[in-house]
This record gives sequence, structure tokens and C-alpha cells, in this order.
Amino acid sequence: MRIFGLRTEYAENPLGLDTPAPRLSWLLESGRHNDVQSAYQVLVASRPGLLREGTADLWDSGRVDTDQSAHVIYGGRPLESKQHYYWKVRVWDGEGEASGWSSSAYWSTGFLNGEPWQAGWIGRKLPGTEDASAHTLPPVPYLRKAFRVQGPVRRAMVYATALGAYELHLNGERVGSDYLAPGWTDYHTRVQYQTYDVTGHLSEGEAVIGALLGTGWYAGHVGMFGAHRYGNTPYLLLELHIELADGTRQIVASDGTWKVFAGPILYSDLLKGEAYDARLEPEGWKRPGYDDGGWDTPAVLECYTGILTAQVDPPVRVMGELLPVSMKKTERGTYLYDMGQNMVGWVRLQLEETREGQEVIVGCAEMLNEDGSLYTTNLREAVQEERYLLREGGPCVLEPHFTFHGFRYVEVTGLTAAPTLHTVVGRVVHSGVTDTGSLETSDPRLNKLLSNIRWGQRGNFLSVPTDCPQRDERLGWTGDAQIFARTASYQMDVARFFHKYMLDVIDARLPSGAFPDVAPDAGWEAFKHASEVLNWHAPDNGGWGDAGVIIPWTVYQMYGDQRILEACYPAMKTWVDYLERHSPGLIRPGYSNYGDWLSIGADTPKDVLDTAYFAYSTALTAKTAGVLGLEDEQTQYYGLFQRIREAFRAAFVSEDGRIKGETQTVYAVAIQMNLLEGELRRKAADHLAANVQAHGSRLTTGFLGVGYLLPALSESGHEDTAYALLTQEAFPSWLYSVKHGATTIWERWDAWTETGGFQNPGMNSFNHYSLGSVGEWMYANLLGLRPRESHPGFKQFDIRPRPGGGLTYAKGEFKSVYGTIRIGWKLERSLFTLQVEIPANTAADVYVPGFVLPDESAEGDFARLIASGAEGTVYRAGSGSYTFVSRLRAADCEIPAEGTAADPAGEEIGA
Ligand code: RAM
Repeated sequence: MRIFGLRTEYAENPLGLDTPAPRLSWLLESGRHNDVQSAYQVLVASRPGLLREGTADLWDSGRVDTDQSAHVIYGGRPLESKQHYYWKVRVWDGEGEASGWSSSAYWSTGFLNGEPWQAGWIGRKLPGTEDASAHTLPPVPYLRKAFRVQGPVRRAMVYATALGAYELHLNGERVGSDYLAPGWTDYHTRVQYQTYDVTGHLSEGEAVIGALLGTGWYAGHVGMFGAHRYGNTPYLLLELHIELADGTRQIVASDGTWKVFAGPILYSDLLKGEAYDARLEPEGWKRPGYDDGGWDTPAVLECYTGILTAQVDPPVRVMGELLPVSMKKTERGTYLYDMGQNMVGWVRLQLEETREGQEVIVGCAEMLNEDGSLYTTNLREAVQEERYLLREGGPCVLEPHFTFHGFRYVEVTGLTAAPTLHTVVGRVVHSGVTDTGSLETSDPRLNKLLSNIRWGQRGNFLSVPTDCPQRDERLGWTGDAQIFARTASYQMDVARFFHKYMLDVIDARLPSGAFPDVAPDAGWEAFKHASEVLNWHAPDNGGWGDAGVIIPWTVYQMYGDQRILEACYPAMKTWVDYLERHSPGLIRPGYSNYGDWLSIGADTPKDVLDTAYFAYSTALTAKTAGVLGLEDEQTQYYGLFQRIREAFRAAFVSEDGRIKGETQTVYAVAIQMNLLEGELRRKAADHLAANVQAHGSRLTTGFLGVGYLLPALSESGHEDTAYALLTQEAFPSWLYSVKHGATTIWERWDAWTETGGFQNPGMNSFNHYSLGSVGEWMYANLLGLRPRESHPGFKQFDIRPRPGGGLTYAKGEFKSVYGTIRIGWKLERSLFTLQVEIPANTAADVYVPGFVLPDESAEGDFARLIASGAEGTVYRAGSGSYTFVSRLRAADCEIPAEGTAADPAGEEIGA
């Protein structure tokens, strides 16, 4: 067995962890079928040399007989602050044979056990009597500290954060590649710090550390609530720890001895864009030798009462670049670029030459008006624009610092020379969640839909899961996040991203114990209660608050991560207990604000929907108690779930299986949330299918129903109806926007229609992921990859593809915490070929539809047949590659007519 992919807390060699017992994971590769890990041994040492020799001065786990190869909890000597820890592992395979040692990996620690910081919070005093609260778009201060490194450097680490957003420079070079650090949290409660290894930036002699300090979410504009949500001006906190070759330590910390300057960035605001005056740039300020005598001394913040924690989520980074697909000169004399993709981030402008005092403006928007101008009315109060005032010179590269935009089209004004296509580069910015899943089908429209769903995630996973990236909102709406969480975790590694978001959700809980609508709160609760226009006064919202239960459970299922359950379980219980107290007869009052938000042509009763979610949250809380070994509480919550289920049936379900409201959503949630059984469930499913058919195979669901619609149809035997919905192009449908050129998922089914044009610009985002929650069904049914509840994280899983919709193939992969799973199927006439690859140390039940042809199948001997019937054959298979070939009944496959494009050869393989 070969060991690779060592990870500590999901990351490769992470820095600055503050968990006292990090979790270690590794991947295994084996040339043998059905190979497993039967034991492991982990060594952890304080120095690489010790580890190499095999001297584990911190932890030698000894041989541990287990198949656990993910989330192994460090069990050695207590960790200390600001140290590096090196580890390696070896394993024994299924036959008891030992592997070699893995290569080594490491992590470093930040501030442990509440160790205090020596640094002070520094910012910029406003001149004279200026009142900070009046300054909503202040300049971005430059901060600077010159110092001397007292000897040759062995190692140097920076620990830093801001109440605001910051960018660091050391001796003229940018430190790290993070943007908008420290990210968004409820700063009243906590702020995350970042750790950077800067050994390569320093050597003995004069040195300068510099910082740009933006308002960020702390003091800049957030949501529809204006600026100064947490404070009036930003502050930086920084410690540079230098370990010299002779073993002595030198610390440079932010304090009153630093220097500060208003700088050339006139403002840089998340929602308002940036203005920069190149003529004010102090040449050479990031390097030694610059005379900062004219700079001011900084303001020092007296105290910060929140918690300082190491960053949990992957930092925001530039994750890709896009070049425009076209450029044209407009009648206005400006240049209009089409990026070919609705994206989130900003524009990097590359100019060959610039004139003194030239003003260049870069504006951007998601869509164009009919006259070809930027459609900006849907931005509300947000401004997606950079203004650059330039000086004589060139070439130069311009990009903003502490803002981001959602856009496809870019308009550049003020150029003196004709630009080229490559004058503009789209910088794609999001939290560093990396792709884990991919899926391709024989239908290009579905591939485009999948691409749009992925771009929706890229655009909206930016420090928190936002509803949209362009207008003055960009909030962490909990309902949106929970409905998309399953799709999100098929597509990308979101475990740490969601873990951090759950801390935001818990921080934003209401005094009642209710989970919030929005996290971090930033003012939403106060805003909604004060607003007479919105008339939204519900103290909790079904499908939104339930995110506090559903997201941790999803992360547990998809990653086998028990810690997120441990962290959230007390709050989950509080939520369910709160709901129980406020639900007479266990029926929710139906006062919630949003219901099946933005449904189309259907009105789902809120009492039905909210009670279904109440039952669902209760069931998941019971399951969580079970996972955590709390049997009594498991029984208690399971009992409550059963009582809610009975109340739901008595109140809303008639004997013929009709559910109050009779919308697609009421049926979908009742089926998927396990509120009906047996005959009643079957009848309800038939009503659901009939409803869809009555709507001409079109959906009516909003944000909450949409995620359950196709799963409910598939689970209840209405596969054809599910495919009919998926492949529908007529309005409203997923493919309607695809057909009309969408490159992301729209907020509304009718965000734009042929007949009505643009919807009300007051709420019309073209990059909202919620309606893209169908991605989960595409991975779980179309491709057929499903986690197994009893063996989370894909330790054991099911492969159960459901061909349909006229598709002739689907193929995809998923990088689980145990390794990469690959699935591909193709349908040639009635011949179905399924190829799967199962990682070492995992096992899957493979459901092969139709009648298996053993002679055509390969490696089938290694899989054990466990069931077979009219529906197909089920094999249990461990690691390795397998091919199964079966013959489908004509009814199970839409066999393309001979000689059609989908079946050009008209041949059958192996026939
Ligand atoms: C809007 C957004 C968001 C949704 C709320 C209820 O502001 O569209 O996605 O969750 O309303």
C-alpha cells in the first residue's frame, strides 16, 4: 500500500492552528482489489531530523488496529504555541503487511491556551476634529514599521489580523496570497487571525513591514445597512516572530511606534468599489531607506473584547483568471468587454502608457441593457466601479484592494490609446475551496447547467456563503446555504468553510435560542423589525433557522466530520427545544416570513412547510445524539420527531395522500423528510407526479422545495418525471435560463423572460446559487454517488446510477476524504456499461440496473453479489476498478432511434 495526501485539519501543512488536538488524515493506494487498512502507526516529532530518524518525541501512536485513515485525533504531548510539528504514518494492509513510512507533513500552531498577544491594535487617527462616524468612505491607511533583523534568520512567522481588512508587505514583497483577510465574522464576538511563514522574505539587516488597512466588513458598507456595522475605523494587529540562527528570538509587534499615512487609495469599500490616485503613491515606502518622517503616529485601540481565533476556513484568494471573449468600442467612446462568464472578483487593468491626471474608470455589471449599456439597476446602492487617477508613465497594472464585484461585462472609460482584448483580466476571487466533484453528461445543456451551478458556488462562497455577490446585500442567508450545502459539498471541499460558517450561525443566534436568518448578523434582525416596508417580523423562519442543524449534519455525512456535530449539538438542541415550545400541538404557527421563497405559480402554506422542517431538524438532532453516543437524548428527540410526524399527518394529510396546499413543495418535503410511510407515501408521491404533469412537466418550487423535488420523485419511483423536469426548457425550468445564455444560476426563475424582460430590479440577482440545489440530485442519481449514513465521509457508499432523460452517458468523480471515486456509465441501445473505481480502504454497494451480462463484465469476480431482482443486481465491492455490463428493459431506457445523432453507429458493444 502506498500512502499519500497527508492532511492536517483538511489542509496540506497548515500554519497557525489553535486546536489542541488536530485531526490527521491520509490517502491510500493499493494495486489489489478489496484492500483495506488494518492498522496504522503515526509518529509526531518536534524536528524534521527527529522524525527522519524515527524518534517521535511528541507522539508515537504505536500500532493501532483500525481501518480509520481520516480524522485521526492527535494524541501526544500537549501542543505549545507557535511551534512546528512534523508527522508521518505507516499502515498495515488487509493481509497484515506493513507499508513503508509516508513522506512527512507538518502543521504549525498559533496562540494556544489563551496565550496573550503582545501587539496592540493600530489604525489611523482622523485629522483634527473629524468625526469618524461621518466618514463612510475613508482613505485606506498605509502602515509601516522599519526595524533591524539582528542576525541570520532560521525562521520567521507573522501572526496578524484586523478589525477591517488588510494586506501585508515585507521588504517590498507581498506576504501570502490572501485577500480580504481576516474574512467576515461577528467582530463583536470573534476575529480570526492568519499565520504566514515569511522566512524567505527576511535576512539580517534593515527591514520594513508594511500594511494596507481597509474597512472590510468591520467598518465598510455591509448589506443594506450602510457602513460602520462593527466599528468606525479599522485596526491592525500583528506580531512578527523571528527566530535567529543562534536561537534568540526577536519580535516586531504593531504598536504606537509604527507610522501611518492616508495613502493614495482614496477609498476601497466592499460595496462601493475603489478610487486610487497614483500621484499620491509614496515611492519606495515598502522598503528600507524610505523617509517616513512626515507620516503620523497611529491611533491605538484601547481594548478588543472579542475572541482571537486561528482562521478555520480556507482564506479568500484569486482562484483563477478569465480573459475577455470580446471587446468593442461603444458610441460613447468607451470600451465594452464581455468576460463570457458571470464571475466574481475584480478587473485587473494593464495599461501600456498613462498620462498625468488621466482618469480611467472601470465599471462592471452582470447584464446589458437593450441599448448595450451596463445593467446596473439591480445593484441597488452598490457601486461596481474603480476610478483610477494616473500620472505620466506606463506600463502599469491596476487592480482594487478591498472590494469585489459580480459581473460579466466590463466598461472602461478614459483610455487615451486603443486597448487590446488583454487590457482587461478577470480575477476570479473566492474562499479557497477546491473542486472535489466533477460530472459530465451526453447532454451539453445539462453540462452548462452544472457549470452554472459551479460558478454560482465560486461566486458566492466568499468568506461566508452569500446569497448574491453584486447588489448591496451579499449576506450569509442561512436558508440559501442549507438548501445548497449538499450540492456544494459534492462540488468542492467545503468542510472547513461550513465549519467556520456554523460558528457565525451560532454567534448570530437570537436571545430566544432561535437560529438566525442571516449570519453574521451585521444588523439584519434590527433592520427587519424596524422596516415597515418589509413587514417581516417573524422571530424565526422555517428552512432558514434549520440551517443550524442541516449544515452540520451534511458536513458529517459528506466528510465523516464528527467535530462539527460536537460543536453544534448544544445549539441544535436549543433550536429544536425552542421550536417545540413555540409550536402548539407540535404544529408551527406559519408566521414565517419567506416560506418557499420565490416559488412560481404556487403558494405553499407556511405552517405545512415549517412543521416539516421542524420534524426534519428534530430527526437530525436525534441522529446527531446517536452519533455522539447520547442514547437517552437520541430516544427523546426521536420520540419528539414521531410525535411531530403524527401531528403533521393529522393536521395536513388526508387519507388519499393529499397534503394541505397541494403544491409540489409540500409533497416533496413530506416525502424527503420522512413524514409519510407506506401507502400514504406512495399516494402522496403520485399526487406530486400528477401535479408536475398537470403543469406540463414544469416546476413551481421556490428555494426550499427545489432541493427536494427531484430526489422525492426519484425516491418514490417517478424517475421519468424527474428527468422530464430536469430536461425541460420551457419556462419555468432550469434549462430556460441555460437556453437564454445564462452562465450562472439566477435568483428567480423569471429574472429575465422573453415576454417580461428583466424582473423588478429591487431584487434581481443573476448569481444566486439556491435554485442550483438540483446539483445534488445530479450527482446522487444521474451519476449515482451517494454517501451512506452509517459510514459517513464515503467510507462506505452506494453507487446507484439511474439512467434516463435520453442520456447516453454520464461520467464523473469525487475526491472524498478517503480518496477519489470514479463512476462512468454509457448506454448503447439497451446495453448499459458501468465502470467504477473505488478507493482503497473503502467499499461500495454497486446497483447495476437491468440484467447483468457476467461475461461482458470485468473484475466482477472481486465483487460479491448481494442481491438481484427485476430492478437490477447489487454487488458489494471493495477497492479497485470494476466494469459491469447489463441489458436494460426497453422501458428503462429511452432507446434513441437507430441512426440518430445520439446513436450514430447503431451498434451494440459486445453483441
Ligand atoms: C433575499 C435573498 C435571499 C433570501 C432572502 C429571504 O434577500 O434573495 O436569498 O434568502 O431574501
